[in-house]
Amino acid sequence: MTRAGFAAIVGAPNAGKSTLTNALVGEKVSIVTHKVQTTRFQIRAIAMLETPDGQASQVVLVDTPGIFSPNESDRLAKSMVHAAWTGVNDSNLIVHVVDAPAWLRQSAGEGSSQDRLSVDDTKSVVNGLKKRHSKAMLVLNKVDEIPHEKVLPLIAEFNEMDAYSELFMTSAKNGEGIKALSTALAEAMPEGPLLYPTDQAADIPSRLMAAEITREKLFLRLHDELPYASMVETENWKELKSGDVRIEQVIYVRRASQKPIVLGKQGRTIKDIGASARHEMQNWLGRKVHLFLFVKVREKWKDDQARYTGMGLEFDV
Ligand SMILES: Nc1nc2c(ncn2[C@@H]2O[C@H](COP(=O)(O)OP(=O)(O)OP(=O)(O)O)[C@@H](O)[C@H]2O)c(=O)[nH]1
Ligand SMILES: [Mg+2]
Repeated sequence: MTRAGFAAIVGAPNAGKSTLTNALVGEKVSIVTHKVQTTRFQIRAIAMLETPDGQASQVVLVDTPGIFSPNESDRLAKSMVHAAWTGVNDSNLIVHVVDAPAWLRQSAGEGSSQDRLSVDDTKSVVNGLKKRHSKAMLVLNKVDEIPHEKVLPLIAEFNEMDAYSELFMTSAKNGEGIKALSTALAEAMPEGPLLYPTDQAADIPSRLMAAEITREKLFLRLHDELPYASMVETENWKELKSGDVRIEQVIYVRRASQKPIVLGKQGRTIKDIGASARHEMQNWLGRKVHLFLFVKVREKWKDDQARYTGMGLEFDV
């Protein structure tokens, strides 16, 4: 008898949800950057885990966009937060990931403006969770960045919130605490047949996965120069006779002035982005990729319904 079910990974932006998802799966499925609001839609990642008595348990981790208070006028942000809460409603279990060092810095009065937002958003997630009947699992993440003596008081503080069934401390980055969390997740799933083949790590269309890989490289390469409001779409995916694949993608920016930033001097920036995206795509697909990137200005892509449907986001929320 096996176990299988869904666990939604939720929390404030930048808490480490995607890093944790990848650590649990043991493979990179969801993109990670140091920027807030990296994940834009639900990513289903599949972890084959084991209970303490050796029972196989398939946990479909639903990595979600960070939960924050979006501006009324920001359609994309509203759709993202909506997608995050939808992930919660559709799952057997909720895992709330918290940026523990940000919380501690803010408590000590040393928080940056981003720490303050992180704490506010975490509190609103706690409130949202408390309105539900079942309790969530709490993951205090980034413990590699906090001194040991701060751990117990932090645990006590979160325990008092009365929103959680269990509490874990992890470093999604270096693997600390991941084993204990895996076992608990495995046990929390209901008994039943597996939902996916055991070797499948993600349930996301290949075109979308390829677009995410390029978006990650774009954000990593141009973190501060490029406003967050850019997107990548796979326009063409062609299987070649040789067994290689040809992928054409468009990077949408919102202003003409952003185009030269993405291209770089003599096209060097986009070449670098393309090279690292191609490299990762080849690892993922296990074959040669011919990647072609184009940059287009589309001022209003955030108000274009087709762009949302492509990402599996709801347009009107
Ligand atoms: N030191 C440390 N950094 C971490 C840890 N987990 C994640 N990070 C870093 O935190 C940043 C955000 O990680 P993500 O996994 O993208 O966070 P997220 O919660 O998915 O963020 P959004 O998708 O934007 O909501 C990245 O720079 C990660 O490398 C951790 O355990 N320790
Ligand atoms: Mg993420």
